[in-house]
Amino acid sequence: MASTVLLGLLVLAIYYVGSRIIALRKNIARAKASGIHYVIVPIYWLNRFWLITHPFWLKILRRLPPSWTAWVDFTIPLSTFAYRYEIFERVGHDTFLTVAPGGLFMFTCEPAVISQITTRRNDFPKPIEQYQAVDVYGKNVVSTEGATWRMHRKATSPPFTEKNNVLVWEESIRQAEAMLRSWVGPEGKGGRTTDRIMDDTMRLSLNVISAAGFGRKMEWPSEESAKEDVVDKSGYVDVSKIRNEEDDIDPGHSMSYTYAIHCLLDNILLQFIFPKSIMRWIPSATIRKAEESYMEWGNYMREMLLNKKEALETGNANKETNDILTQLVKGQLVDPDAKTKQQLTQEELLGNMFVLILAGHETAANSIHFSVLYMALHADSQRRLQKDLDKTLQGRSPTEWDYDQDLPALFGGMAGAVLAEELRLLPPVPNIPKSTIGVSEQKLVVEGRDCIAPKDMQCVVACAVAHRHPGFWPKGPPRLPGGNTAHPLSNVDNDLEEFRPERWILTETANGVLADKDGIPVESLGGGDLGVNESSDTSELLFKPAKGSYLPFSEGYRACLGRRFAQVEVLAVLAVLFQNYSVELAVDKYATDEELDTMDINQKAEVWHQAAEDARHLMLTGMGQIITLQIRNGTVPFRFVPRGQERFPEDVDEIWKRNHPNQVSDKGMPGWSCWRNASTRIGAVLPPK
Ligand code: HEM
Ligand SMILES: *[C@@H]1O[C@H](CO)[C@@H](O)[C@H](O)[C@H]1NC(C)=O
Ligand SMILES: *[C@@H]1O[C@H](CO)[C@@H](O)[C@H](O)[C@H]1NC(C)=O
Ligand SMILES: CC(=O)N[C@H]1CO[C@H](CO)[C@@H](O)[C@@H]1O
Repeated sequence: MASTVLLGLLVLAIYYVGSRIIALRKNIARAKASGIHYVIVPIYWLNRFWLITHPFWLKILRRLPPSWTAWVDFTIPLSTFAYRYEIFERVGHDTFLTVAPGGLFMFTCEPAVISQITTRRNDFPKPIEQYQAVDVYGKNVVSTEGATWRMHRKATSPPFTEKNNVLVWEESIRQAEAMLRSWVGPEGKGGRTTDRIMDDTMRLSLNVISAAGFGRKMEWPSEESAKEDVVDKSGYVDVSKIRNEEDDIDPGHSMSYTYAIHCLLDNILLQFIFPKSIMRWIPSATIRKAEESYMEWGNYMREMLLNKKEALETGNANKETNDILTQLVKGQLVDPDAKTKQQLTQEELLGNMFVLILAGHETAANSIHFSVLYMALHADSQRRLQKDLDKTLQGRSPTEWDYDQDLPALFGGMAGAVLAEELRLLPPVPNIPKSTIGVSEQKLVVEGRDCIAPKDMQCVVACAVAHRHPGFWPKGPPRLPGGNTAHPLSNVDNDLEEFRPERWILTETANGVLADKDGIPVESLGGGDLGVNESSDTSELLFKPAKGSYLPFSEGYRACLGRRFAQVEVLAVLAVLFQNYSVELAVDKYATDEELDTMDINQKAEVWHQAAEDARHLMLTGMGQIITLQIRNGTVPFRFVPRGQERFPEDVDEIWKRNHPNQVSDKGMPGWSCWRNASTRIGAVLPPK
């Protein structure tokens, strides 16, 4: 009996291995025919079993000799972001395929290939099965393709206007002032340490999108009004401890609007992982709460939709209201092509409202978070930003700032350069998924040769790598102290892994470097009424990257709808934060305030250097992506202090370098490997539902 079972299993195993080998050989033949360079790997990384269990297997694979496990680098999520340009260098091509029994993948950081993919929407559709997770409330503009996507895009793009951006500008300033106040205290003295910048910026961007998106203003909890247990010992209001305050709960609800949205987003992974039908039956308090917040936020939105519709129909609505919801509902009511069925169902409206929050809040929050972090690490650039703000804002208070005049000046100056550089290094979506699924094979010019992109293939547009491609960006020598490089393997002989916003300022960079690649007229994409904005991602006054080499907001038809929204938000926040205050790394781990007061400049530089190394290490190894790229293993504590009261000089890195002339780097670890290095978190990727 036992032997029969064993024999059966053996036959099954042989059959399985055999069929995999046949599948692999078929895929190799397809790759060969494409003319694109390829690498053979044993595992297709979108294989669901592997996606879920790979952290376990990596623990075992880690023990094997590197020469046996070189393939692993091509089968783990976020590997292009972990290795950056090095993985393309290793393969020897800017575009290559990986071939596994389960299918083909194309990886590219080649600007010319990226441009072909992003401009040929019908030829390289989005692999929408990967986006099903965001359909929490309904189909939407992010998760659809083809004619359905057109309909969603047509319905959702009209509200994104300059009129709405004025709202974004005003609300961002208002929220940023409140956030800054919570950091520097009511008297504005500053000098308190906080490590909650991620939570706080998330709250800020959520509040901005609630106001500018849905006309629902949310207030920052003030220190005076906060309940005791929300205020920590240094006097900060911990905004992550949002509670379900009785007073704020609308009639007919069990949660306040604010609590519901926070609860929903905090537990969003549960919504992604468990199908609705299963969630109801799992006896867990967390899941109960996640489910309740899902119902509650949905109900709030349905009410808001209904009220808005009634108000607009009866003529009671303020016609001048420019928030996204009002414009959406208006578009639904007076659609001139009503017969073309362009109207969204209530479920689709809700789906889009949710996805706007999802797409718009973490991305913008990260941009603010990382900009602040980079400003703390690069005091010289921070001073330059502040001088530039002085020139633009002339000491005027935010109530006197003018959208039409001040925003273009911010966009074309250091503030714009800081945002552009931050998005170059840490784009929230480091790999943009595309595919040839459901279409025929496609002609594609790769490395100047005519090739054929096979059908049914996933494509990874490695935009984070294109952003640091040494062939396309102005660069200088590495500048980090101690002979370190910002990344152990990628771009070790230049500064492209380093934050240097000055590279965008035309008068300061040797712009001539890329003169031959500049000035290529942006091809008309013919976006029509789909709200495709063909203007470039950065101001005309800044360095203009070569086509296809810079796409933090993606490119072409499927480019970000909220690009301008996000830019306005981040620039307004940076202006508020840095007009009168400076950010510095908090060094509490290495010295008390009293100790620091007695230190000379050289001792201070030592302490600073330690804190800076911690921050750089975290930004190299602690990043992960669930929805967007974020620091997932720890925080960088910082302090805001009034300008002029900084504790460290702006050339603190130079002082440290002078004191350590012979320091040799220990960072260029030979064989550095993101998945062998236990401290590195490899970003989670969500399996399709
Ligand atoms: C710095 C902030 C932001 C960045 C870097 C960013 C980046 C992106 C990227 C890369 C995509 C393409 C995603 C893909 O192809 O899978 C995208 C799409 C999108 N984004 Fe953003 N985004 C930002 C902020 C926003 C904001 C504030 C909103 C709305 C308020 C928004 C709404 C959207 C929408 C609706 C899409 C889907 C467009 C379509 O497929 O037609 N984004 N964004
Ligand atoms: C910065 O200081 C100036 C001059 O005191 C003041 O008018 C302005 O409101 C302050 N800015 C912010 C963002 O608080
Ligand atoms: C496109 O974006 C630019 C700035 O990014 C803005 O000035 C312009 O008004 C936008 N055009 C449209 C048609 O929305
Ligand atoms: C918060 C967190 O996850 N911290 C982890 C970061 O990584 C180190 C390994 O280097 C772990 O020990 C920590 O627990």
